[in-house]
Amino acid sequence: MNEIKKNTVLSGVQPSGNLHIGNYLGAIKNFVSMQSDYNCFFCIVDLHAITVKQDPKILKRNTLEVAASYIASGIDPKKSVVFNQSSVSAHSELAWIFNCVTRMGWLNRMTQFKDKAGKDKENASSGLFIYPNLMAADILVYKATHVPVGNDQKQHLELTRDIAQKFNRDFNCENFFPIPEPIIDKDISRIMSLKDGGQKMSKSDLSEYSRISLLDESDEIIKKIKKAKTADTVMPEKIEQILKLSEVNNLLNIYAGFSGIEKEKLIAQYKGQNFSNFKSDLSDILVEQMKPITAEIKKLMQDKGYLIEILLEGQNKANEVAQKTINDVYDIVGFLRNET
Ligand code: AQP
Repeated sequence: MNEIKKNTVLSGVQPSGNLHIGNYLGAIKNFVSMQSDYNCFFCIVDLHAITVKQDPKILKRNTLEVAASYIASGIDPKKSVVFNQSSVSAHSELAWIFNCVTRMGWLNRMTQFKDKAGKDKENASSGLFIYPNLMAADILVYKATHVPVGNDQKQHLELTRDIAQKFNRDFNCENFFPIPEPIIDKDISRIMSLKDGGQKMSKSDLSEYSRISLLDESDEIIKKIKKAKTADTVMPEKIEQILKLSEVNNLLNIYAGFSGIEKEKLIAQYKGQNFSNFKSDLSDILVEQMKPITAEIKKLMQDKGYLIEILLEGQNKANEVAQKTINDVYDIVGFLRNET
C-alpha cells in the first residue's frame, strides 16, 4: 500500500440482500473515487447482517455478491483492501471493549435501532442494540480518519467519535484513536423508495418496485421508473416547490447522481412538462450506467474462486493492521498477555 497516503478510509456494506442504487450512490460510488487519495479498507459487514435473521446459505452468496458489486463498480483490490468482516477477529474483540466503554444512554438514543426494532423491541436481538459499538470497532481498529456513509449512518458515526474520545480519555492515551470524520454527499446521501418518498430505499423493503437493484436488467429498470411515484402536477420550476414533492425530488437526486448534471439544470430542462420525458431520459441514463456494472457482477459471480481469492488477500492485509491495534488496546486496558 502507498505509504504517502496519510488518511485512512473504512466503510462497509451489509450482505443482507441485493444491493440497490441507494447503496451505490450513497456509498460504493464514493468508495471508488477515494481509492487514489486514501488508504482504503472496504468490508462486507457480515457480523452486522446477522443482527437480524439471515439464511446461512443465502448469507454466503450475498457476501460474494457484495464483493462482486464492489469490484464491478470500480473498486480495485490492488489499491483497496476488500474483505469480509468476520474473517478479521479483531473487529469483534474491539467491539467487546467498546461494549464496556459505551454508555447505555448513548445507545438508547440511536434512532436506527428504534426504526429497525419497530414495535417489537423486546424481541429484537441484543446484537441490533449494540450494533453501533461494532461499527465503531470496524472504523477504529484501522484508525480510520474518514468514513464515507449515507446520511442514515451519521448518528452512528457521531457515536463512534464519542467512543474514541471516551476511550482516549478513560485510559489516558490521548490521540490513540483518531476522531473520524464522516464524508456525506448531501443530495445522494439518502435515496428514497420509488414508491414512497418518505421511506429510504432499502434492501429489505418487501416491494421490488421500491428500489432498483444492481442486478436489474434494462427492461426491469425501465418498468420500475415508469411505475415510480411522482406528483399530480407538471415539473415545478422552483426548488422550494420540488422539495415539497418528495418523490419528484428523489428522482431528480437519482438523475443528478448518475448523470453528474446539477439538479438546478435538470429542473430548468424539464420545468412545466409532465413527467414522461423526464422518466424516459432518467431510465436511459440508468440503463447506460448500470448495464456494464450488472453484467460484470453476473460475470464475477460465475467465478467464485476468484472472489474468494480476493477476500483472502484482503483478510491477510486487514489482519496485519487490525491485530496491531488490538494488541495495543489489550495492553492499554491492562490485559495480561502470556507470551512464551
Ligand atoms: N437509501 C439509501 N440512500 C443512500 N445511501 C444508502 N445506504 C443504504 N441505503 C441507502 C448506504 O449504503 C451503505 C451500506 O448500507 P448497509 O447495507 O450497510 O445497510 P443499510 O443502511 O441498512 O442499507 P439497507 O439497504 O437499508 O439494508 P437493510 O434493508 O438490510 O437494512 C451505508 O453507507 C448506507 O448509509
